[in-house]
Amino acid sequence: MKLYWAAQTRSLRVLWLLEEIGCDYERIAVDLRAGRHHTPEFHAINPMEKVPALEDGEARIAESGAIFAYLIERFPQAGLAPAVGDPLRGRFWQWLFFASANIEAAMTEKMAQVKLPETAAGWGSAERVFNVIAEQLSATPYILGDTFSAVDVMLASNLHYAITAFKMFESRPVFDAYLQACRARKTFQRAAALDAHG
Ligand SMILES: N[C@@H](CCC(=O)N[C@@H](CS)C(=O)NCC(=O)O)C(=O)O
Repeated sequence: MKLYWAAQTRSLRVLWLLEEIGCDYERIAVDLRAGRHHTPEFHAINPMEKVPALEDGEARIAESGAIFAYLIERFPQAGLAPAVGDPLRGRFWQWLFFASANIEAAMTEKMAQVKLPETAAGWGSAERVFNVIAEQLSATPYILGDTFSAVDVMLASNLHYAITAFKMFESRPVFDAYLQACRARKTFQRAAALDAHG
């Protein structure tokens, strides 16, 4: 399995997930500087020419959410998602899609300083997105309840970038506690070390 990766990008979340799974993988560094990644070879891996992207035998997958879905199906024994048939499985997919559809849009709204009518924007507003996350995390330690799952890898990575790294949003005690619990995991620390030191 090959992870196409660049430091301090959205590929950290997949790096962390692979560490949670504990499978063998190879990291292929993609040089995003000066457009050096716009090559026919990388285009064949991900037509968007962005990281993260994953290659697993003949399978090629891009888009963080899709990579998460692929890895969860590929390694069910890792126990990082509620089992098929568990009512929580629906919520699991909900939060995974919520990250790609709503958190990403909320971050773009903040960065670009745009404001759309809340009913027209699928994510409502950045404030509503972060309020919904805070509401759930005030009720349970992890987003699905008492148990950490792959969707916490996605969510905590998003919050880590949005709040800690890029300071786009004010933190709140509930986010601080959640991030502290997630970052305390050895798997996050290993992924963050790889991300920082190559
Ligand atoms: N929708 C993609 C976004 C991927 C993305 O934007 N990656 C950035 C790094 S964080 C990238 O590769 N940028 C280089 C470029 O656009 O040329 C995902 O969620 O995986």
